[in-house]
Amino acid sequence: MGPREARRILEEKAREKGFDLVGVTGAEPLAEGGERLKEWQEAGMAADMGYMHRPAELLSEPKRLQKSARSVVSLGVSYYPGDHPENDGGGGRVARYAWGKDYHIVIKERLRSLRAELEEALGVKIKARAFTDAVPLLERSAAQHAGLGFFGRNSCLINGNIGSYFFIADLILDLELEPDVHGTGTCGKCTRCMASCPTGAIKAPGVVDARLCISYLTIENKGEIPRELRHAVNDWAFGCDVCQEVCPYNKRKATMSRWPEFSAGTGAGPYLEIEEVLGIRTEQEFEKRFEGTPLTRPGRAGLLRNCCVAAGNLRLVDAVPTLVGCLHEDESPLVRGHAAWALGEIGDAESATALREALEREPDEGCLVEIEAALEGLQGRSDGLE
Ligand code: B12
Ligand code: SF4
Ligand code: SF4
Repeated sequence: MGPREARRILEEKAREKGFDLVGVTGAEPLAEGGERLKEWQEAGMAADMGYMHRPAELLSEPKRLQKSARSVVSLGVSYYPGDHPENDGGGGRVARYAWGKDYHIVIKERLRSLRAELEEALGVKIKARAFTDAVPLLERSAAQHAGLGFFGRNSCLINGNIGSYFFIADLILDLELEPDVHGTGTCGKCTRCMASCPTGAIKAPGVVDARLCISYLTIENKGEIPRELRHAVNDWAFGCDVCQEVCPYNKRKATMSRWPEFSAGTGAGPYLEIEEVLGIRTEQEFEKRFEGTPLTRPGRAGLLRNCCVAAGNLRLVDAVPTLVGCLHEDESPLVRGHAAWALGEIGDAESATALREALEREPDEGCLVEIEAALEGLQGRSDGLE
């Protein structure tokens, strides 16, 4: 069977499996993507994501992942679960891609069975690497080469028919398949994402500085959310969708995911109950609560840190007792420090008392700085009222 017929069968099988987009490219290096990655790394924009500091050649050459590679299959699956309802209940906002089950697990299962079905249909043994958002390959670049879409100014890959709310999944195969033409499209004169990014993280068209991106700050970041960025984080507790929400391609084209695993009812949904999350004290409790969803990624302390920031920004007076619990009892200095910040933002009498008490007994220097800054802020505000 020739590469063209094999490509046709791949498309048929992938669509049966529910993938919305299917494309193929050769296993040659992703030269332009590699160059852009190098510049991004050199500018420090990879922050402290260890896996993004690997040499650009490793991330841009499929053959480094599988020596016998002949084709890279790029698949797209819409995760769009709808839009956030109004945040009337004061919840911690979750980015759409994370409302349901953990996509790594869900997609990988389907990739495995797609590969098995392909072997059966083509009657050959196929050596394959199957992954999504896990192995260090420039997945957006490979997908653009495979015709899935074009790079938007927000750096997301946009497809003219379904927008950008889709995951990219890959199969690197030792099988020759007819390649697709590279994806094309344009943002035209639009710059909405660049103007709307709350932290100014989109430094140039297609270039996102992870150090400023709310998605990085609330998911990959292991340390504190810099004080000067906390207000801009607003109510986002996990990820950020702003630069996709404003995109006209999504406004017009986003189509609901056909995979039930990505719907709100199967996982964390659009909002976290902030007080509930702030009450989680042990790793076991955390794992049990979020197991099987993407929300385990930042770890317990990271997610509580995010919920503290959201609570402070939302001025959640009802959350004060739980925040006081975090400040006085949590074992993680990261959580205690951000709880102090949130109490300083809310600033009622109970918050002020709890902060003064904590000042007497807090052992961690970083937390003491947070508590002092929160108390100074409160003092400044009450002076202003006099
Ligand atoms: C590190 C990472 C992040 C980091 C850094 C993001 C970034 N923009 O670099 C952080 C944590 C911030 C992040 C956030 C998000 N991520 Co992310 N992330 C990745 C990861 C692991 C690597 C991305 C990367 O290589 N960055 C380095 C830069 C240099 O590369 P790049 O952004 O892909 O940019 C390319 C273009 O510039 C391109 N390029 C080449 N030629 C040209 C020409 C022109 C004109 C232009 C403009 C660009 C261009 O070359 C670059 C290299 O490929 C990929 C998975 C993977 N292995 O690829 C997922 C991935 C990019 N993330 C994904 C998602 C869903 C998100 C979020 C939407 C999640 C959320 N809601 O919070 C946000 C979106 C933020 C944004 N605007 O990018 C999806 C994107 C799917 C899509 N349709 O684009 C991916 C592909 C995961 C997946 N398998 O589905 N992410
Ligand atoms: S995900 Fe949010 S913070 Fe990151 S670039 Fe987009 S709008 Fe900016
Ligand atoms: S918002 Fe506008 S500039 Fe940004 S990615 Fe979408 S079309 Fe391009």
